[in-house]
Amino acid sequence: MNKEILSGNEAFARGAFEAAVKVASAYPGTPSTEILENITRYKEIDASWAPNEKVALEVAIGASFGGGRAVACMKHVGVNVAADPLFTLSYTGVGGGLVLIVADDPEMHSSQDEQDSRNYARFAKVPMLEPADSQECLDYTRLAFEISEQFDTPVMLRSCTRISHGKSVVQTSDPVTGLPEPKLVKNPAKLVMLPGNARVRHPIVEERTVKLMEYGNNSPLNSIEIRSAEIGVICAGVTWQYVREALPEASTLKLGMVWPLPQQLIRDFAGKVKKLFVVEELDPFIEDQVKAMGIEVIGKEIISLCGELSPGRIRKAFSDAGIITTLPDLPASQNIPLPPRPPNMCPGCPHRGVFYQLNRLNAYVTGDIGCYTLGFMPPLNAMDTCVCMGASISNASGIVRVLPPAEQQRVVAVIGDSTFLHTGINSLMEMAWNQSPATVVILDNRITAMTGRQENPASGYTLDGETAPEVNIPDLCRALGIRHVRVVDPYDLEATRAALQEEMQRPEPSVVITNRPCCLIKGAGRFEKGAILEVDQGKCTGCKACLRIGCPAIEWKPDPAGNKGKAFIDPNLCTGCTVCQQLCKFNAIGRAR
Ligand SMILES: Cc1ncc(C[n+]2csc(CCOP(=O)(O)OP(=O)(O)O)c2C)c(N)n1
Repeated sequence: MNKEILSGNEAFARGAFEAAVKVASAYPGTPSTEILENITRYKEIDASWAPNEKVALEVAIGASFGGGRAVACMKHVGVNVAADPLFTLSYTGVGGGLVLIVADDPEMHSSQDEQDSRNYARFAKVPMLEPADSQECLDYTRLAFEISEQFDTPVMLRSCTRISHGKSVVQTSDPVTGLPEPKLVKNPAKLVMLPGNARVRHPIVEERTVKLMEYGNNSPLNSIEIRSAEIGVICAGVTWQYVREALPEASTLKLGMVWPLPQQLIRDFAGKVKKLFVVEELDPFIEDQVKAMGIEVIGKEIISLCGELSPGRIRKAFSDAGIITTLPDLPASQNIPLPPRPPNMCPGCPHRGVFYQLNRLNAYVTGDIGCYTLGFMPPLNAMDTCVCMGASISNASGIVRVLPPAEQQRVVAVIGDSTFLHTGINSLMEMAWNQSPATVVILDNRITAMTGRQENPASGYTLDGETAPEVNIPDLCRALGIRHVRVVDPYDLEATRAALQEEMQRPEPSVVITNRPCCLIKGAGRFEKGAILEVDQGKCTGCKACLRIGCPAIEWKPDPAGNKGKAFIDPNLCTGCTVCQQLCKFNAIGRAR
């Protein structure tokens, strides 16, 4: 027993340890990434990255079928990728307990959409718990495994950015003991989901939901707290925290289990308050069901469907609707506007030169998700689409089919190494198979940079830093049927331009792979800083050519006398990549003396 200050993600990891989890698998994605990273603290757990979320869940399912407790972690969009096994897992049930932790990102701090994962729990017919602080992250993780085994079901745990990244005090405990040892048990009628067996399982799943609802009616997970009888608010997770702060007098029904909903408890609560509200982020998930129960309730009439909530936003919604009259002062921290800080590629990022050249070649770039999505930003302005991980290549393959040959040549798909291995491989297989005449650029910076530099199957290391076999990306592309595969140095602007131009003109699919590591990964064979560069102020003509790559290390200094300004390189930021040097026609950029 110990008290610690933990983030939600650290507490999930601790919960997995205390629940005696045997196997943990995940694919990184903000805000879920640190769950698996923190699980590596506990050597009792076999923890590893998977190439994508579907594989992560399937690894956990295998461990569970073998009788071990298992956890899979992902961000909300990861559940889209893992949905196929999830839905059938609901039918098979589990061996050892299985928990899927999903972290949503309302407000899209770091995501391409803000889907509400509670819909997946209902859709896949699996229970979902939603913790409201780090202590509950730990406690609910432990409890989720018990529910999983008691009801023979996977259990989803829903987090969000604030719960995952916020910190609070947590009481830790010793791990559970006495769980059955994993072993192989044959039970094909339950685990082989062909139609005849699945038909038997479906009614079992429906009965399970009824039993889980009953469990929820009587579980301390869901609790009524009566304060003033004027206003009653149903809420869950982080929203409960906001409601307590925004409407301190309101009575609350705090739901720790958001699917299935405890209908009897909801009716009891509705009978105790004069006006009933649901305050929830994103979809009217609870509200619609309460309305379907024939209970009068106000929800999205006053609370936005979009973005995050906060105590201030809730208070404003209630006061705009005339439900509360006085607006207590907001904490000062909520009133300070922060200076804008647009995202940018790092100084020395190997992606920069590729986008510079794609722009100059007037390419139409079907993009993908990673640091390189920033190629969309000015001054590079070289990304035209970005849908989801892996979509760049298949989007390119589709777009060329509707274009005349001259336009087809402009189409270039751009994808990172981790994203290529996540879901790009299938798309390249399609492109090669159907001979779509587009060019694919794989930006191999040897790491999953965007989410904080996680290893991937081509990086040569595992989650715990052990060396591992590396996927050979050029060979893989050839094996998929691409005949023209070439590797270029993205710091060499002319070579990059020549390679892109040549491949774009080719009337068949081809792949260009860049070979410089992310400038934030250190270690043998990884990023090495070059000589720091400086601008010779005497030679600089103020032409601004070097600014066209948007490197944060290059500043523009206006001339105080009103003449043309000059470029200046911040020696603390420069990594010596030389891309700006290659752009300077006046030889004004050279090694710092
Ligand atoms: C389905 C899904 N899972 C996870 C993520 C989070 N995510 C965004 S980009 C990315 C990978 C980026 O790595 P890479 O393709 O190597 O590009 P880099 O950032 O290194 O340039 C991940 C994991 C996501 N957006 N969608």
